[in-house]
Amino acid sequence: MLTINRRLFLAEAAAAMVAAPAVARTDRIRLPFDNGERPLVRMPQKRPMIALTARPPQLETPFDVFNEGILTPNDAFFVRYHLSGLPTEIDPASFRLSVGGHVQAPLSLSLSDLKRDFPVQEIVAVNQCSGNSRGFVTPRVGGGQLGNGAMGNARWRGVSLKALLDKAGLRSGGRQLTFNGLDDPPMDSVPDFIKALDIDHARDGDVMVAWAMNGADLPFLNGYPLRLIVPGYYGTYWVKHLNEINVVDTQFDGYWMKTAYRIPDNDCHCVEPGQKPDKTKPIGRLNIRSFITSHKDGGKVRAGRIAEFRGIAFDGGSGVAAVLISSDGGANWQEARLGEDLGRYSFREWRLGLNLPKGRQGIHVRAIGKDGATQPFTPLWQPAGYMRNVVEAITVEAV
Ligand SMILES: Nc1nc2c(c(=O)[nH]1)N[C@H]1C(S)=C(S)[C@@H](COP(=O)(O)O)O[C@H]1N2
Ligand SMILES: [Mo]
Repeated sequence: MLTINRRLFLAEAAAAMVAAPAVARTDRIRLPFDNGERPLVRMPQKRPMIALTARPPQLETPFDVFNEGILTPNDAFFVRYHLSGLPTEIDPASFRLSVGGHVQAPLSLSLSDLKRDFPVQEIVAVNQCSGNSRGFVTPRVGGGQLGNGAMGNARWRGVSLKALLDKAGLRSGGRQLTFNGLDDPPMDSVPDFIKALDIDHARDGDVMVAWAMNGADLPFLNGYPLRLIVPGYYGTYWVKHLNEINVVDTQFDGYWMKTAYRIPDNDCHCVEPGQKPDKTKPIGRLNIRSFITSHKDGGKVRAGRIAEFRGIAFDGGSGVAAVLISSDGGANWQEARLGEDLGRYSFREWRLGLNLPKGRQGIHVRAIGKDGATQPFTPLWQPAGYMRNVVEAITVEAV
């Protein structure tokens, strides 16, 4: 009974996604950069989300959501796809995940095998698109002009990839693992979306194959029934609808590793605006970021009494050591109080009460990682517009 409902639901969801999404003309939002007007759309299992493209669905989380709590609700979690050939029906009973290639014993696992035969683990981790915040980049760069909503933090439940690889048994000479999902290119000229990780990374115990987020099955658009979780790494590696893992004995050179998702191979991962890097490498860990979520740019507070500010901070897995706030445009800094620690890959909440004098005040937020890394005051630039992590600021008016 459950299975039938589930299948019907998924078929319906898929059908709805192939059709044009419902857009109420009046529901629009303006992201604060040129051509930032976006429709708010409703897609299956999602509340109204900021639409970047309809086919494939690309949805951004309205920024207010990040003030609701440090776990991003499933129905507000952003969605990013490259290929318009989404799976149209996934039957959880016949679905199989294969683990093959350079292994001793290839595996073909059903969802119940996965849930029964391996230790279940949970990790709270941020999934952030490499191009999050690209719309703010100047000079402008090509690619999805995203605001700050192509990120989210969830508690992922599944099994470690290490456990699967231990069961399959690696043959000597393996170098990388490749990950493929059920979505397909709309035509042969578009390369299938396949990502790769080095074997040591894949076996670190934190990389997971997950079936649930925040206590519920993955929403269809976030990768039902299984996705890869690569804590600390950009979302591009978090392959959705994951059904095929292969161990290869070469450096995988598919389009999405060799050509796309590459960053300048230098310390800042940046170049002079308008320049091209001489050397690139695949994008890797998230850099450190922080945001104010409690107040909007241009918002008002009462002067001469304490207003509580709060927000979030995160990095690529060293953990947030401190969050500093300036209420005088960056001259002086105060340390915020950090909230509950849900692990080194999670959003960390910060709070600070500020007593602001009358007038317009610039509030800056800057995080420092346990590894000593911090955010730059001047944005770093690179041709793909990845990894934006400039110190964020808002202006509030104290009245
Ligand atoms: N199968 C599949 N997995 C994918 C992608 C994709 O296009 N196809 N896009 C990746 C990228 S670039 C990002 S940022 C994340 C986004 O995850 P989400 O859609 O669950 O937010 O999914 C990744 N996994
Ligand atoms: Mo992405």
